[in-house]
Amino acid sequence: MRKTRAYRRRHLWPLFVSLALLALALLSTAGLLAESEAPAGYWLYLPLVAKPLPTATPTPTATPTPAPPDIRVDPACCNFQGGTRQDPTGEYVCFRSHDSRSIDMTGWLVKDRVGIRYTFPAFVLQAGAKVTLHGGQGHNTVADLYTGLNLIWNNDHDTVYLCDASDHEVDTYNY
Ligand SMILES: [Ca+2]
Repeated sequence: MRKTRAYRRRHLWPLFVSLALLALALLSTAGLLAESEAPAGYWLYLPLVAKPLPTATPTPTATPTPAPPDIRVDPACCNFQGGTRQDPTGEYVCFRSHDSRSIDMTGWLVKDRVGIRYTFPAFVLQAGAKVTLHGGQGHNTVADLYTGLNLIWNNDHDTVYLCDASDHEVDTYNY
C-alpha cells in the first residue's frame, strides 16, 4: 500500500505537470486568437487587453470665409454721355452679377472720384442679373434704380466705384 502511494506520487506528478503545460499552451493559443480578432485601430499588449492607439492631435482648420460677391460694372450697358439736365435718366451705369448667389446689395455705395453718389435701398440682385442705375427720378424696380440726382458721370473720363455696405470695394471701373 505504502509502496503504491509512493509510486503514485513519484510517477503521477509528471502527468500533472504535463496537464498544466497543456493548459498553458491552450490559454496561449486563445490569447493569440483574440489578438488576431482585435478590431482595427487597436493593439494588444497583453492577451485580451485592448488599448486604443494614440490619436493624432487634430489640426485646427480655418473657418472658410465666403467668397466676396462678384458684381461688376458692365460697360456694355452703361451710358455716361446720355441724359440731359432736363431728363438725366438717360445717363446710367450698369452693374452685372457674375455671382452664382443672389446678393443683398442693401446699403451698398456707388462713388465717383468726388465721393458717394448713391446708397442702394433694400435691394437684392439675383444671380447673373443686372441692374441699371439711372440719373434723375423714376420708379425703382428689380432692373432699374434712380439716383434722384442730376447728371453725375463725366462724359469723357471718370471712375465708378462699387462698394458693399461695409465700404469694401467690390469693383472699380475707369473710363
Ligand atoms: Ca455724363
